[in-house]
This record gives sequence, structure tokens and C-alpha cells, in this order.
Amino acid sequence: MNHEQIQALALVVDEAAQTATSISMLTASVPELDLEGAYDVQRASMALRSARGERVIGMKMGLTSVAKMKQMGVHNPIYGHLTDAMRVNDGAAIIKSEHCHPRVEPEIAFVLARELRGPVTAQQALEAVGGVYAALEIIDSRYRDFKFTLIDVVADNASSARFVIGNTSRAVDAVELGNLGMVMEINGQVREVGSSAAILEHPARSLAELANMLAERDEYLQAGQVVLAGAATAAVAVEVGDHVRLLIDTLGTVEFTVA
Ligand code: OOG
Ligand code: MG
Repeated sequence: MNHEQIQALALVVDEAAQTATSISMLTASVPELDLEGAYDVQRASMALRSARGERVIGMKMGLTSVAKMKQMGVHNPIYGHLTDAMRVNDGAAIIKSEHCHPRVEPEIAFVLARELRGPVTAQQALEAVGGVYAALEIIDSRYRDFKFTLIDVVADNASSARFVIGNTSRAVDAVELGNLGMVMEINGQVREVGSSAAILEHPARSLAELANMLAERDEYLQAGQVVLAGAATAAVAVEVGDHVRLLIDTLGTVEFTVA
């Protein structure tokens, strides 16, 4: 894949995200697109956002739990970029019409106190963490029917759309990070129940894996960045009028509504 081809595909996924229009999988028309090329497309689409004034403020891991891998039929952890325009305040609303077919996921977020460069172990990765938070991620595949291959979802920035971080920060050693109970409710009804243990057996492993994947490209995580470790359960579709709330042991709640 040359620079022009990557650029052309970045324009396709960027336009789909900007206009909330579902598209066919890129690999249907470009079968030669490989995983490295897909991450190139993802970065090129982030450059388009940067040119419009958006700022990358963090990263997310995806497909880090068995529940998610089963739901999507893709079995490899992936990463995506998070920008300031994707951030929604705790308790605020997302606008459904800005998305194709949004779904919500219960997540754990890290905010880094120090930069984090791979290769690292899970333990070393935790040393860079300033705080742990409850978080909800709103994902929105730009592909028709929310169906994709590994390569397609990577090119589409791992379905990143919006994210909400709770107001309570805890230090890594103040929580039992490897087994925090998580309950996600929609309109007061429990929809998903899980544990942080579902995230690569421990969310710290997800953070380390992210640093290690970035190191393959000589990239690293910066102090102050947010990292979402990946959903602990399957994702749930949201509708206009919904009120979504996540409760995590020790970390408290985080919520949003859908307008
Ligand atoms: C890909 C993104 C998955 C997670 O937390 O597992 C993800 C998708 O399922 O659309 O964000
Ligand atoms: Mg997620």
C-alpha cells in the first residue's frame, strides 16, 4: 500500500465517521490491505482530525475480553486513538444521530502520571498510572451492520466514537484492579454484569500490551493520556432516551444519556 492508497482509505473512514454513514468493509474493495496498512489508515485518519483541530488525548484497547471477541468474531486485541472531541462529561448526553449504530461498553480507564514506553511488563505499566477510573465507551463501527474483519476495524480506529470517564479517581494500589465487579444498567435495568478480570485477565496486561504494540512503531504513551483497557462484557446498543449507568466496585459510577 502506498501513501496515496492509505490516504484515500483514511478519507473514506473519516467521511463515514463525520457523516454517520455506514460503509462497506475496506477489504471488500482493497483485499491487499494488511494489518500494518490498516494501522497506517487509522493514523492517517487521525491526521485528518488533527487538521480540523481535534487533539489526541489518549488511546483505547479493544477486543481484550472473551465476551467481546465472541460478540464480534475477531480474536485479536487492537488499539485505537481517542481525541478531545470524543470525550463526553460524566452525566452529559451523546447525540445518537451523530453515529451509525452506537453501542455502549463498561470499561476501566487509566490516566497516566508518567510516559509509558514498551516493552514493559504489566507491573511496570502500572507504575506509570496516576489514577484508575470507571468509564463507559460508546463504540460505533462505520461498517454496515456492525460487521468487520480485524483489518477493517483497525482501519476504522477500533470503532472509537465517544467515551465518558467517572469523577472518582483511585490509586492503583487502593483498588483490587484484577477483580473489580462491574454492573451496567440501562434505564435502571441491569444489562451486563462483569469483572475487570475479564480484561486480558487483568487490566494492567491490557495497558502493557498497548505500550508494547506501540513500541513496535517506536511510539509511546504520554503523561496525562487516558487509556481505556477494553470492555469487560459484550457491548449493548443504545437508543434515544436511554440513561446508561455503570457501577464499579471502589471506583463508583459513571453515566450518560442518549439524545
Ligand atoms: C471494536 C472495538 C472494541 C472493546 O472495548 O472491546 C472495543 C468493536 O467491537 O467495534 O472497544
Ligand atoms: Mg471499548
